[in-house]
Amino acid sequence: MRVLLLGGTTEASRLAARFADHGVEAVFSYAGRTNAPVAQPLATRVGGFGGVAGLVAYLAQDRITHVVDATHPFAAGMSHNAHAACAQASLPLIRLERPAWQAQAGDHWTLLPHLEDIPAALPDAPARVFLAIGKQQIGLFAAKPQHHYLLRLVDQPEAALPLPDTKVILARGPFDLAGDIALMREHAITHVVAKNAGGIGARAKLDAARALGLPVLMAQRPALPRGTIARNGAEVMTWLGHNTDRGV
Ligand code: 3Y8
Ligand code: NAP
Repeated sequence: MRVLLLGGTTEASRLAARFADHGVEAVFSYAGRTNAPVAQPLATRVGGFGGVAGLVAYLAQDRITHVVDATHPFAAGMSHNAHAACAQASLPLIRLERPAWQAQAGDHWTLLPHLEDIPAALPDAPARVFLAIGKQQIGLFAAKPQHHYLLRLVDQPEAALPLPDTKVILARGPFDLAGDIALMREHAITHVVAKNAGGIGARAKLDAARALGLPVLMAQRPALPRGTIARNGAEVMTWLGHNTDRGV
């Protein structure tokens, strides 16, 4: 057995530790989106595969027998490619999926189908927006330049930002409630923008918004291919145990 673990999330890192503890032969894969990703206790590769064809070739070259997709729910391109490549290579694939966040009493959430729908949902009057969606899609908000944007990024942006009024803070989660309440108070935030990532690593800003009585504009997840789903690391281990008839 030789597992490809598509990572980049808290759950992927926890699964990597479980694989290492149980002696599961696996390769951890990052896209290379950040300058210095967290080290993993597994052999690690960084960078794209080169689309579906590149992934099919990699799976053969590296003698992969199983693929675990533990990427972020918004990493839809990777999930679609993994599904197509494993179908072509006739390899077993499972996706480790964390539940979407659900609003609870005291939350003031506006749910939008896509991130692209959020700028139009912001007020016209100048506001102070915590844009907690990373770096890749900041450009969408150039449509509303009148707001002050607090940007939490993993790495210092190389290029100039497409927004005139920003404050950048560099931080790699997981984040905590006290820290996010203090951050949002310090910057007098009036609106929070988030993706429905689920999980624990990015949830603090939502609890902070509730505590401060702030509205949250939240993008729903993109559609992902149907297939075998694990809700936690234990279910992945069970799946691997039931699929040991390959590559042993
Ligand atoms: C490169 C690996 C671990 C994984 C930690 C999780 C938690 C902290 C919260 C906010 C939201 C955001 C962002 C976020 C979180 C975890 C997890 C998660 C959100 C690292 C990592 C990589 C990335 C890529 C990065 C994206 C960006 C998104 C920042 C490492 C730290 C906003 C998603 O600068 C960039 O280009 C950043 C790009 C994709 C979304 C975007 O579109 O900009 N994640 N994040 C992975 C790779 O190369 O394959 O550097 O160590 C991983 C983590 N980020 O091991 O503990 O599991 O969700 N990541 C979102 O949820 O909206 C921050 O600020 O409140
Ligand atoms: P994406 O849009 O779904 O994928 C775009 C391309 O990036 C893929 O086609 C693939 O390139 C490459 N790629 C993505 N994930 C990869 C991985 N784990 N290993 C190797 N190549 C990968 O991806 P994304 O949304 O930019 O996310 C990139 C990484 O950041 C993923 O690891 C994801 O888990 C993590 N992340 C993303 C978010 C988010 O909000 N999107 C949040 C937290 C963490 P090729 O086509 O060349 O193979």
